[in-house]
Amino acid sequence: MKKILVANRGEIALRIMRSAKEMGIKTVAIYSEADRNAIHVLYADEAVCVGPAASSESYLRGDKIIEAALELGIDGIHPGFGFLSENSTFAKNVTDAGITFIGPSPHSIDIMGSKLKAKDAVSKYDIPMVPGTDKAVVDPKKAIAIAKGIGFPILIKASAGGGGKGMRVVDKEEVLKEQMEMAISEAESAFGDGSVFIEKYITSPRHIEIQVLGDKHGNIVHLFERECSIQRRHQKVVEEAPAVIMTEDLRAKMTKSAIDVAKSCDYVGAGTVEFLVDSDLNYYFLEMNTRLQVEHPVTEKITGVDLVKEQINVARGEKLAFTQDDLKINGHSIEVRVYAEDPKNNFLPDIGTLLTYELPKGEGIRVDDGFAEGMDIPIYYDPMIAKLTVHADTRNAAIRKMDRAITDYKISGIKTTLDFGKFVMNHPAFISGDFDTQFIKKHFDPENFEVNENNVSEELIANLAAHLYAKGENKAGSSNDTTTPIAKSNWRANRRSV
Ligand code: MV4
Repeated sequence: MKKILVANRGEIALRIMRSAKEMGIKTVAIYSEADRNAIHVLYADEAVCVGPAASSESYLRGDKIIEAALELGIDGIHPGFGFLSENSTFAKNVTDAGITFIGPSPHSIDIMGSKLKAKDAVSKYDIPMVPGTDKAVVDPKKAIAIAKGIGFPILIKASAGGGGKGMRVVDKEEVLKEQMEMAISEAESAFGDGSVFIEKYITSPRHIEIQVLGDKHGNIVHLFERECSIQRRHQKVVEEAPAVIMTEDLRAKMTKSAIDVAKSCDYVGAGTVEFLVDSDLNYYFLEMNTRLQVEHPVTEKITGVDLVKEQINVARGEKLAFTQDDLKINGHSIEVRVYAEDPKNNFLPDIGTLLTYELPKGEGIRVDDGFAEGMDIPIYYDPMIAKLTVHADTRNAAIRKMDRAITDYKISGIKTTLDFGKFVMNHPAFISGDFDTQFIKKHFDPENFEVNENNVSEELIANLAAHLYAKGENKAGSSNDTTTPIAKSNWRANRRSV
């Protein structure tokens, strides 16, 4: 493989290109008209504009992307995550065009893209499943009988759904019919597939997933677990590896199940098998994501494996460079996602310009980002600006390092989830490991959430500096910095909201 096209943007496009460059592979970026000056475009050896700003007219235009790839003599396409990464038609069209799709087969994507097909595929293995139906339910009368058999509360899920879309918790018989009808019509309009099924509702589960990697020679290994329970609107914000609650016994069982799930669809490449874990440490298979995930850095940190390099190696037919026995957990890693969102305002996306953008430094700190100071965050795409990942010998050391790294990560001009990450690092429930998917609901009070200095705008700093100066309060010696009137680095506004 001499030249690959990365069918994505932002931090993940850059992350993929870095590994490709280290492997001596030339890189091609695609971009929309809104991303002309984006860093991933500048970083690539070549770049092609594939259309206007809207994703549907650019990053989702598989036909244009393949056309560009053919023109530029590309031999591999890496889809990243989101966009076309789990589109089996795209994977097939890439392959049919004589280009290697750096990812699993259309067959694997297709099976795992449907929860009912996935349930069917894994049924020949002994994998714990949430009690429920393995076929679509259409008749509300039958649904009531099924629900009574399982016991309320139950959960109605869309087969084609994902990320919580089309899910409905039902806690009594009286509302089941109407909830089911709403779930069906929601699934119909969101996915063009109104199939829904019923499961027992597991209250307050943890979300733990297993990273797997398969090659084209039938080898499949796991790279341990990631704990991803801290989520809002079914989107993760803080992830870590390994999981606090994991025992050797549970890990042995869950990783075996994950490998079985991968086997059930002849999986090749990097994939993730998601599980729910209840308070008694029972675990249940949820779904398989047939792509590289946002939170893959925590796995890379604890295993030392570059997952993108392995994806490329197995895509070009090489055997995995290691066996299961070669893989060991080294230390602890935590990731905080930096979204351009306001935690105080229901995590709603915030738009604006990165007036200040300074990265934390030091041993064990990794930043995956796609922006620089002065750049605008485009409104057209996912509001994730960066991922901050730390690695240390122990979980406590990783928590302290993350707390320090967040303090040193200076962003102004836009609200971000960095301070929420700091809140998590200092929360007793997180520190003790006693948390689940309800963490935000149980412990986060936006009213009393205070933004610290990271998010204070340049304007406010300037106004305050001028104010202090005028009052003569900033005499030399009153601050650690004697060279400038007021240094951003030692200026504190921890208790101030902006
Ligand atoms: C569940 C569940 C409880 N019981 N299934 C949410 C997203 C989708 N991937 C599956 N999800 C859930 N499925 C049963 N039978 C609870 C959730 C769930 C959840 C799962 C993982 C992470 C965060 C979550 C937040 C709320 C609900």
